Amino acid sequence: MRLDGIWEFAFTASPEELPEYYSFAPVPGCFDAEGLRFPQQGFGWYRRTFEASGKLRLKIGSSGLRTAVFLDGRKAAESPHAWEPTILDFETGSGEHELVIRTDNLITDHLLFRDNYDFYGFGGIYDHVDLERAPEIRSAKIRVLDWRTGEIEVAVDSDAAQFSVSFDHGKTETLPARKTLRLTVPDPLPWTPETPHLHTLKINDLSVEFGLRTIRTEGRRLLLNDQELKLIGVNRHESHPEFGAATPEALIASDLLRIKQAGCNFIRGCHYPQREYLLSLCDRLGLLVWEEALSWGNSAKDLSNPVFMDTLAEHTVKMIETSFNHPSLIIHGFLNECESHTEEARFLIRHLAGLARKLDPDRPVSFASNRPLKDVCFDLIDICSINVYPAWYSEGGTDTVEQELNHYAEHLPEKPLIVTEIGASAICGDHSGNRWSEEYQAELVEAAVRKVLSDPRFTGVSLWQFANSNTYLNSINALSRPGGYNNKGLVDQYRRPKAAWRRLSDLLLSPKK
Ligand code: ADA
Repeated sequence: MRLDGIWEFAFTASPEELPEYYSFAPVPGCFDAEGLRFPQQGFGWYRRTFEASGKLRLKIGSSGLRTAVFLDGRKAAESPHAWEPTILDFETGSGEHELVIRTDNLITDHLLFRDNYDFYGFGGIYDHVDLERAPEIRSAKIRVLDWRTGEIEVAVDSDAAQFSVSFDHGKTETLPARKTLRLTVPDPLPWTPETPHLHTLKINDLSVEFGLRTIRTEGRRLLLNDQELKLIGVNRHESHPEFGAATPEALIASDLLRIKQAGCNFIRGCHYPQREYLLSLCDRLGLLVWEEALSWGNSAKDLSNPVFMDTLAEHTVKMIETSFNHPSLIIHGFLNECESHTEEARFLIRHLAGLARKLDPDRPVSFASNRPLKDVCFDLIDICSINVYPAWYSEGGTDTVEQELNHYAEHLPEKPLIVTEIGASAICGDHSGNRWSEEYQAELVEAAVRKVLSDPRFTGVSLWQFANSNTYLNSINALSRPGGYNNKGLVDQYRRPKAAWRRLSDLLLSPKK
């Protein structure tokens, strides 16, 4: 049962205040997206009733910044993280039940969100709220052992005594329950960005889509099903002036289609876990995804703070477990632009990379560094990823995109090298050719893409960024983030294309130009 719709709504300044439900709000929805409550800080309370009984599972796909669930007046679940699912298994008697979900947008005292982050932390319910019968099979994680023969290993979390297993809606086989199953997909077809073929595994009441593909690094190369990849794409925030982080699925779909149709094959989902819908659509479109745990520009003080460390580790584990079966997901990331020149960073990155590899030995891990030449952590991860802004912020000795990228390629270790961010701000309609104009941005984007396409030392680039995104408006940022937006989008916040977007698609669709 999908519980989306218009719920009763109350807003309070503190969690202790009693909510009075005089208002209504959409679910999914962000209470502080532009409109009535923008940009008030506080607690949004969403209330509705439902009728159901027995063993149930409530799932909130994604919400922020902190989430608490109350059932019939009692706190039943809490998620202190953000941008991740909240799942509650419970048992209840028949009759009408009250469900309240409280979320907030407070960035003070958050365990993971800091007030220096350059993106807006919306309060609200970002994704669907679903109520289902508690599943017999809680999860099934699929590892591809051989993409050619279709051999897979499935780790099943369940108390069922036996499994009824079928592939692609075919013949059902009954097997004694085990924690790990070795199975072979009949008529296996590989998943690649060009032929994103999905298979379905059904075990009892759980149906999982997956793709037969492997991803690994070898020297400077990143290989998908043993074929070298060149990643060309964009960073994308889940952000829109009217919807905040609760972007409608139609908007996500149109963004992804445009990205694919422009000739890109890669998205960096910055800077938090991605919605289930986005990953499923990338699986279908053959768009490759870097997913990353919530963090941004963290100082050595954060990196050595035990609460931050534990919270980030828990959140990273949850992200990896949630997204495990998506073939489009190829890189696990964390700690964007942290103080990675310090021992504190080394310690935490080693820990997170270890956790990620233990949970998922089959995907490379990385973090995006904005200090490539003094970074001391590149030996701990599989891919060197660099956020660099030549001809924008960079005050380095070298000035052109070409020169600056050459410099990094010469000095970084022999691993796949991805330019995870590069770009410039542009105001729609400014055609002066100066900084902040559409043409200046287009030139820079073209130079970066041409360089990465033509230089084998680079595995890929994700341009900063697909669309203008919401950030905080304050006096420090007023000039660099006019209107409370990061204006480096290749399309603006309403998805109107800038010259750079057209330049990018021209370049990728007819590269000989
Ligand atoms: C950084 C950061 C991005 C964004 C960008 C910018 O590299 O990772 O989130 O803030 O800079 O626009 O300055």
